[in-house]
Amino acid sequence: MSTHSGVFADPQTDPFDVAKAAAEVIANRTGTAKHDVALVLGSGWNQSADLIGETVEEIDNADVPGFGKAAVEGHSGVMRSIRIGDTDRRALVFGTRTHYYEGKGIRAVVHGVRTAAAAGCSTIVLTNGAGGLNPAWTPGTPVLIRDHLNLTAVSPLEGATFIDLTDLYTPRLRELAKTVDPDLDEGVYVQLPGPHYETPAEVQMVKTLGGDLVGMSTTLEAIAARQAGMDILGLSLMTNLAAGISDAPLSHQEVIDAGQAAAERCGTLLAAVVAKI
Ligand code: 8IG
Repeated sequence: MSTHSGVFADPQTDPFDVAKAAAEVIANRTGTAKHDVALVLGSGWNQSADLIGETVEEIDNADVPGFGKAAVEGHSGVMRSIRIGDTDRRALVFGTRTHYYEGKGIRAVVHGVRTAAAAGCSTIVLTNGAGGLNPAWTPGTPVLIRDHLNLTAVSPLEGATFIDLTDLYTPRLRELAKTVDPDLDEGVYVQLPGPHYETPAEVQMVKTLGGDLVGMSTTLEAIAARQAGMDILGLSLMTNLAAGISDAPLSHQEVIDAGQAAAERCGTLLAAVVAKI
């Protein structure tokens, strides 16, 4: 893993101070002291925020303390402030995230979440692209995250910070999503460090452990979001069957294609859910 660089490299830096500084820049640039709902757009979800409402402001990540450029093809290195429908509520939409596998450290991974909390958001919608273990799911199927297995062996919490993770993925928000899209299935999301995909043997291990979806994000962010007191909605877009579940080899192009194919269903879902939060 590469050495940590940037603002989080110095262990004396308080990550919550950086989040506060980032939130101040966002407040100034958007002319909005408080955002209400944050969204993190993962693989396949990039076009899904467009139906939420009018984009009031776009901010280059590079202009905001602690944020870097998008590391993944198909992700956008800008954050957007969106007016939710015709209300005066605002969504803060992150076009990309920092992944654990980038080697920038966990503080960088959860910086977006902490910034959203500092910007006033009480709810966060964490989306991702994931491999599916349930052969009944076809690529392009959105799945609600019911619970997770954090197999990264790390935590975003530092020190004696004991946080209850029962109902981490807020039941009320899952029910709300199902009122919008009654066909939504639920599953247990499993975060592995990546960036390689799993071997078929690892996928079988995950299945034995009770996992339904495999990915490289979200669980560390969810933990940090709960530490910040936020309600959490987790949504995976099943973009590919996990390795060995089907004969087909995995490719990132498949992920991008599934996202495009699912854009309408995901966009409609996100907009309707955010409107009701
Ligand atoms: I998109 O099959 C996407 N992300 N670990 N495995 C893991 N992450 C993923 C996968 C997958 N598909």
